[in-house]
Amino acid sequence: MTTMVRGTKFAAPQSRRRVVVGTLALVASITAVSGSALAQGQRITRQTQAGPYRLVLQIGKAEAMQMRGASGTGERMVRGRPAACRMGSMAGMSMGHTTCNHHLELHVYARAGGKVVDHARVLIRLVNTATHRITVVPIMTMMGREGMSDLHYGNNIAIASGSYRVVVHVHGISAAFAVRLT
Ligand SMILES: [Cu+2]
Repeated sequence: MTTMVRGTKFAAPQSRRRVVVGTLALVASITAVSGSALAQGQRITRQTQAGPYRLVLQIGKAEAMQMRGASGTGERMVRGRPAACRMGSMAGMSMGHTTCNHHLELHVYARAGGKVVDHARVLIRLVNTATHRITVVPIMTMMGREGMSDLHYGNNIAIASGSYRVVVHVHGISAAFAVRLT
């Protein structure tokens, strides 16, 4: 199952990121020591089990998303709330919106059998461990070109670098992940 969620959509961004190896090598060496966590540059993957669920949290760079049915290579929005931030060049056109700098997604699987859980009631917030500032993620259900196997909950977010506790609730069952965002 782990290999499934590490889908092909990350292949291109990773190879592009090798250009800035200097900075990323340092980040990788810091994050590599945190237990079973897998982190490559700005991409973070954490997983845990909570109640009847296996939860996989992934945080990478902000991603272009498109309406369901539209052609193109971006992730498709299935349902839910739009991001509070704007992508790159669009940010300047909409006053009051910050530029998205991360894409956060939570994959929810049934612990027994591993099936992807659709229509889950999900809440996600990030708590900055230094400032205690809370960022609530507006929940959008999305999927990459892989389709249902990639179905996940989350959104693009604009967030300052730092250490965070990512607190998630799935149908009232909670779990938390420690991450360091750069
Ligand atoms: Cu997504």
